[in-house]
Formats: sequence, C-alpha cells, structure tokens
Amino acid sequence: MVGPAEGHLASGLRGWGRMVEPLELLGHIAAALGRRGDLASRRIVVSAGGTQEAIDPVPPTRQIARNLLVNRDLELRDGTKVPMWLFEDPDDDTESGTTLPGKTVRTVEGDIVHARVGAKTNTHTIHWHGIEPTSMNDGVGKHSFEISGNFVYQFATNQAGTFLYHCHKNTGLHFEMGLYGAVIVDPKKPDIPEAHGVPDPPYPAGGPGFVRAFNPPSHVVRYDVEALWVPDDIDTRWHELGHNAFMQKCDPDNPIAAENFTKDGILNDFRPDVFVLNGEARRQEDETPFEKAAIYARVGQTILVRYIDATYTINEIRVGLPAQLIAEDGYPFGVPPRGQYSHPMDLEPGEPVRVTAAMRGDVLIRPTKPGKFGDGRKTRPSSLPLAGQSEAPIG
Ligand SMILES: [Cu+2]
Repeated sequence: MVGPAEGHLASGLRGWGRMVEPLELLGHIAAALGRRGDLASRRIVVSAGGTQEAIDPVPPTRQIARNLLVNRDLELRDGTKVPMWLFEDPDDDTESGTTLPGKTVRTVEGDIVHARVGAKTNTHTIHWHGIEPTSMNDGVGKHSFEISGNFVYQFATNQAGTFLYHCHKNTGLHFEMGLYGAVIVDPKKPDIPEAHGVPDPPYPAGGPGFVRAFNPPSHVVRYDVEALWVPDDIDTRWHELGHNAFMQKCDPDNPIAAENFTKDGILNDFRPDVFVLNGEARRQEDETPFEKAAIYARVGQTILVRYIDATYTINEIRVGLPAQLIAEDGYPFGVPPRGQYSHPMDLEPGEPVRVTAAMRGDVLIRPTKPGKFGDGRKTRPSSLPLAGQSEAPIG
C-alpha cells in the first residue's frame, strides 16, 4: 500500500486523500520489486479507491456501550477515600450505570455483540477476557491498538459461562484502579418442563435462569437464585499514580529493555492494605460483614454463585454449606466438546477454592436446612459472606 498523499481533493477540500503522483508510485514499485528481477518487463496494475466504507457488515444481535472512565472515590469505614476509575454505561444514567465492579455485560450463547466503547480521557481498551475475539477486537493494546475516542468492538459469545471485561492499557494499574466487570454468557433456554417460569435469556441478574453444567443430555441446570462475588485487593499507594505510571515505552528493537520503563511508578511492588468484595471496602482488621455479597435463599432452592477474582494475590473462597464447583474460567466441567476429562467437584462446607487474578468459577449450592452460614471455618464464624436465610433463620 502506498499513500495517500496530501493536497487538493475532488471534494474541493484540501487534505490527505490524493493518489500519490505517478513518478513516486514508480519509485515505490521499483523499490518493492527490484529493477531486473523475475518481474522485469511485466505490466503492473495500480488500483486506488475510497477508504470510507462499512468494514464489516455483520449485523449485531446485541449492542452494549461502555465509556472509560469516571473518577469515583471508594470510601472506607474510617472515612479514608481511595480514588477509583470506573466504567460507565452511557445508555444508563442511573446509579447502576457506573459501579464497582463495572455494570455486568450479559449476552446469550450465539450472540454477535457490538460493544461501543468510548475513551473519555487519554487512551484505554476493553479486553473481553476469555471470549477470544479476533486480535483487532480483543482489546489487548500491545497486540492491536489502544482507543482514543470511540471504537466498536465486535465479537461472538459462542460459549456460555462467566467471563470478564477490563481495560488492557497499562493493565497492572488500570485493572487495579477498578476498570473491570463481569461478562455473563447465558445458554439458550431449553425446551424442558423446568423452563416454566424462567424468562427468556439474557436471564435477569439474581435469577432465575439456566447455567451450562454437567447434566446430560441437556447440559443445563436451572437455578433459582444467582449471586456474583468479585473480590479485589487494593494497594492504596497505587491509587495516587498517573495514567502511564511505570508503563513500558514502545521500542520494537529492544522491547524488554529495563530502561524502556518509565520510573514514575511502583508497579513492581504490590502491598494490598484494603480488601474489597462487590465494591464494599474493608481494612484488613475490619471484621464487618460484606452486606452486598450476602445471599438469601429458601431451603430447596438452587443457588448459583459466579465468582471473578479481581485481586493480585492468592485467595480462598469458602462456602459454609456443601457446594459443587461446576465450571472454571468459562469452561464447564464434564460438558462436551472439551469436558471428557473433567467432572464437577464436590466441596465440603468450608473447603477452600484457591483463586488468583482473573480466575472465574461457577458454584452450585442447594441448602437443605434453614440457617445462616458463613465461610464454614470454626475460627471465624460468619465473618465471610454467605448467608442462607429462610423464613425461620437459626444460628
Ligand atoms: Cu484504561
């Protein structure tokens, strides 16, 4: 590709868009093909044309929008304010459009999604973690591009499961600052008696709905109550840093040279002093329960917990009731075509699931007795969030 050149345009305007002059074209051709190679004395066709056209005419089945970013303070119980960067849904001007974690993106298996993304300040991206779009739509800045202004990402959500989206510019910092949210891909509603009373997907937040899981032959499980747990840890020192702190400069000849990192940051040193669950923040010594993570269900109901780890450390998730881990990282255990060597895992009350950054999982819980259930550990009863409740709570 050669050009375009700058100058007088057919539209009457001046600017970039002219075909380059024939002599310059000849020079490019000679440089590319050589003067006396195998193609000597051949004729060459040069074609030129407009560059403004619909690049991809695939019609979307679902359209969403997110802007980056909104500045918000996360207020601790002692009054300390931690600066955060949040996603904003420009089509939702209520409080639920700008949240920590970011507003959930919910799609259905088989959707073609168009995500209109705006960078309101500086440059950002959105990476659709685990969805695996094309590299142009994957939002990994270093492998494609960062967004300045607006861009429409296109991807297909062909696999039901729990995924996440997050900014992938200067990722260590921008993810830490709060630019993350859930992507939930629902399976299509099955034509079975249990589907009675369940609305069409995308299923409502909180339930009821269906989740992809080992359950032949349909490989869906109906749940009544749905919860999303998103733990995060915060090094409050990082939240005073600038947009490009400790960012690697681009030097294609020596991409990993130490001198290519700006020195105005500490992203090689993470010391979390605040723990966050579903946007509620606590200092380490603070034992106050996390209200937003509490789950209320009745005996006999099926609870689905989706967790997404937004921390940078190793965490253990514990449930004070028998539970079943049915999927990890968007992959359901035991479900074709990939599940022939895996199977759902039964968890004893209090048995930990170890997770770290960006790991996800789906857990089913079926309470058989009324009560209030914490993390299942004897030493710190009910200090972690699961609270099953019936008409007559005990314990
Ligand atoms: Cu960003």
